[in-house]
Amino acid sequence: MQIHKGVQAAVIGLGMAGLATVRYLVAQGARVRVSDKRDFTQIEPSTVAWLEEHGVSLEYGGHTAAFLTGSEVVIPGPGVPLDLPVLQAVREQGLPILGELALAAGQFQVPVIAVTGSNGKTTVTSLIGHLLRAADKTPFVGGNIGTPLLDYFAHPGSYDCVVLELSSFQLDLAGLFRPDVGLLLNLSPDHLDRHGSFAAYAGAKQKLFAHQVAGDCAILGADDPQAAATPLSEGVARYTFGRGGNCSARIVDGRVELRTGGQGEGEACFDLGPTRLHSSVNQLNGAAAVLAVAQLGCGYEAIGRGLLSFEPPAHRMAEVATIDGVRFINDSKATNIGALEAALGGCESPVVLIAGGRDKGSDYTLLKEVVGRRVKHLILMGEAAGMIQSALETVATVEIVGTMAEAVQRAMAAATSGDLVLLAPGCASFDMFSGYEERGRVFAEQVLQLGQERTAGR
Ligand code: UMA
Ligand code: ADP
Repeated sequence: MQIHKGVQAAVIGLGMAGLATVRYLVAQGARVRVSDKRDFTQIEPSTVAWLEEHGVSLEYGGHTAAFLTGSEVVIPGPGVPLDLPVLQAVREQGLPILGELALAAGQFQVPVIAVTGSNGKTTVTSLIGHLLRAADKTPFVGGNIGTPLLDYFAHPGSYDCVVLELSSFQLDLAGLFRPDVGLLLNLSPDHLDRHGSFAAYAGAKQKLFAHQVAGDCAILGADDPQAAATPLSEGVARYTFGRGGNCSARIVDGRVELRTGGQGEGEACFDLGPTRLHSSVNQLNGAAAVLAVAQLGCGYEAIGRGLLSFEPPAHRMAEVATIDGVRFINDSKATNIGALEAALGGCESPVVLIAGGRDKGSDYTLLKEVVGRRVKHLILMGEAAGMIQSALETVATVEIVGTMAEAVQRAMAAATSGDLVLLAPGCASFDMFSGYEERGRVFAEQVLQLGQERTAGR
């Protein structure tokens, strides 16, 4: 959406995305105000100085309807709940509430690839960026992955394509945004505390395709029936990836076989064995990324080279150490039950599972089958420990611990040589840690310390 000079715009939430939105609006010549719930002392002085310098008025310590009076458009940050009373008042006045994507819609001058799904977004987004670079392209990579998507517009001439990781929060307020290539990797329950129901959450994700037009392309995870059944507009090219025989990118014995009909039927095969994408979920991620970059005309030789040099992001099924025959795996980024289920599903050894953290409205009974099949002992921590225990105590032995150090000690005590200790919390981390990175780092530190103690004790 084109923002006209002089428009009165209000941004709610001065996080990373909110600040980028303010910068974008100022550059468009809008008259901008921003409201944040934090106290003044919690806002970076350099940010306050920048806002003052650019004539942006700031409300802090909460949001009021009075501060928003006179706004013609209101833009909440992605993490701002849409049921805030102040937004209700805005709706009653009939003012548009737009997200970053709605502002960006129609403004990109280069092809846009957008990735969503419940799990694998960051891995696939960064892999697509890596493969594009291997093919001598210069992508802007941003969105939920960390760099706010509106930052693209600060230097649009520097990029020849855009790759966006998109969350359900961003897609909820996407307006008329449409990607040239949209990917929906999978759908499993997440963020139900915000969306209210799985149907509403899945519906937000599927908005990615709502405004695609003939000639655009949709890439869907075929192993997930709901993702595969996403409705598309007429003329949108539909490609699929997965283990099924009919997929456009089919995984067979750890290889991705590409059959898009684009550069020649049955044209390419990429062996993921020698790459860092050999786990079962990463094979899917590899197939999705290959399909996407092929749409932008990347050559197969460059794709093959890029796959070989790709390093997956940290804290996702990462090997930490093997102590007395017990392997320790850090999957701290498994922050929902879909990722936890996928992690367990890919394990072949008996698993001592460390899980728990802050609940996001999840139904842990959905894990009964896979936990019953794979988990020999379940160690729980954090706010959700009691809920998870009630859901799963009939299928696994359970103990509750207070710290990560205790979790690692107890896991080692429960494991025997050949077992796997897996940190895959299935929950957010914010009850005990600053984020999933800190949780994963503390886990790895405790494991390495345990290893040293064992070695010293011999
Ligand atoms: N705030 C208010 N009022 C509220 C709620 C929040 O003023 O009612 C303020 C907070 O005080 C804070 C700011 O809003 O100052 C936080 O904004 P935000 O939650 O929108 O987060 P950002 O810092 O802008 O980061 C966002 C994404 N965060 C969320 O969607 C929660 C980041 O994704 C993203 O990387 C970043 O924009 C850049 O695009 C993070 C995330 O956790 C990684 N995403 C979720 C996920 O992956 O599961 C969706
Ligand atoms: P997201 O950005 O969607 O959270 P990540 O790439 O950060 O995705 O991975 C998050 C979690 O999901 C990790 O625990 C990872 O092991 C798991 N995961 C990655 N890819 C997939 C996939 N295709 N299907 C299911 N789980 C996955």
